[in-house]
Amino acid sequence: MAESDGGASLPSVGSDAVKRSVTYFYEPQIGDYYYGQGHPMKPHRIRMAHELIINYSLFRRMQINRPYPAAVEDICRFHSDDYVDFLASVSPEILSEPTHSHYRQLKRYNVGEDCPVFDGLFDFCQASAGGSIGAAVTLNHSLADIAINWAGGLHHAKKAEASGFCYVNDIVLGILELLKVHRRVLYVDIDVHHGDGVEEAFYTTDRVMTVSFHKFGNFFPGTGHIKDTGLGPGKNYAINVPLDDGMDDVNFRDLFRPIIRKVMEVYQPDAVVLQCGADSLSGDRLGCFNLSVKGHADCLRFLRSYNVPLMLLGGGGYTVRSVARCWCYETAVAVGVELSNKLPFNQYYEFFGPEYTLHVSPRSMANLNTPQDLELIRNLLLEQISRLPHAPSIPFQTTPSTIEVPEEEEEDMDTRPKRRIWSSGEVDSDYEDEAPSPPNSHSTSNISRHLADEMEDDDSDATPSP
Ligand code: YEM
Ligand code: CA
Ligand code: ZN
Repeated sequence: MAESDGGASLPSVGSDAVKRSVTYFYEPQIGDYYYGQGHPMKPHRIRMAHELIINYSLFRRMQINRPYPAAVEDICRFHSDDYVDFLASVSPEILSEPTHSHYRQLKRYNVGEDCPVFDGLFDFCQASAGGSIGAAVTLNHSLADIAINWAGGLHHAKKAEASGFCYVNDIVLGILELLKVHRRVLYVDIDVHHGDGVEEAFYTTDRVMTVSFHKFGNFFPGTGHIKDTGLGPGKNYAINVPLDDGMDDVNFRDLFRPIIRKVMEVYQPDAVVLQCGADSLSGDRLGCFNLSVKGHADCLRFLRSYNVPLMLLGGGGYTVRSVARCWCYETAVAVGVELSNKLPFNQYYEFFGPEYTLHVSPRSMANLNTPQDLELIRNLLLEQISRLPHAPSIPFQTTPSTIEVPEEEEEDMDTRPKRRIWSSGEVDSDYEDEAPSPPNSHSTSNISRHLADEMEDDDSDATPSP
């Protein structure tokens, strides 16, 4: 029977019915950040997902936290000091009269069209990274089984360079935090793009295994060949699943499940991070796969069934109504409830027409992945995984001290002052030797601007006229 939450959600049946405690990180200002006119990345999609999550009453089934902004020192655990200084100091005003030195810096840090300087850029990075670090801290303290940060998953950011709409790699920062407590972390990336920033950061270590499913061939960022498998102690701990246009639910599941099953059996991770980039969904503005929300969420269902501490992050996703549907549904899968297909009324209801349902059918689209290609990919990768030693033993010294989780009083989400809690700025000395060393004023909320932008940018994502 449905609990008294308006009938919107029903407890799940079957193996998914096993409950998991879930913590969810959400920054109320996240939807106000704006990359600029016509830019495909719209942080507003995270607020739309949140609206659905709240109106489906999922807030009753999980702990909701506002992330503390990641401090400069936290971000510098992966990124170079000079790059972080630049991100923290640059602004559209400063660039309104650019000097020769500004031009040099923009070029050096790859800041420009894909990765523009917008109002509140560093605050946005701090909120995104703060959510993922907070999620890791929560899992490290066993305060939840699953920790969610839909504002995270920005997998293209490099140590000293922005890339692919990403500036700070919250995933690398979250994994570094998890490694304080967990011997082995598995990173799985189902965004349509290659998870290049995360792969590169952990390419030479066996403490993090990275697995990315992505479109490969004439597609950003161009990396992620099946033969790229890691280096040195990290050899075979990077897995790349290169795919072609039109990947559908059945084909995706028939690759995902056997590969991840084998990884779980052989690698036996102590924690898992799933990057849930929603640009692998059918009809994405930049993507070219043909997954339904249920097909996408099957990856989460499968990983959740292992009951290993799990971090769920966002990522790409450029058709905002699909992103909101997907991350709302995946939040429900995380907590273990089924949602009614009829969308509850919410602030952005008109975005979801003409269906006004949670699930919509994928488009009719040719699948260019042949059964022969898929079988070859599956066999090559299963072979790669079999070459790994079972559960590589990592010398584990005394438990390193973890960041303290402060006791909190209830506070007003909108008036709470910003403060950082989790880093003293020092890497724990016991831990430092073990940690893999990686190579090498908000804009005001303006819904009408977002709506106008939606209509202008993409007909297929347009808001209907009243
Ligand atoms: O392909 C590239 C880079 C830019 N080229 C020199 C190679 N970037 C990708 C990054 C995808 C990250 C998920 C890219 N950019 N794909 C689409 C875009 C894109 C960027 C825009 C920036 C400002 C775009 O595609 C429609 N429209 C944009 C509009 C405004
Ligand atoms: Ca991917
Ligand atoms: Zn992507």
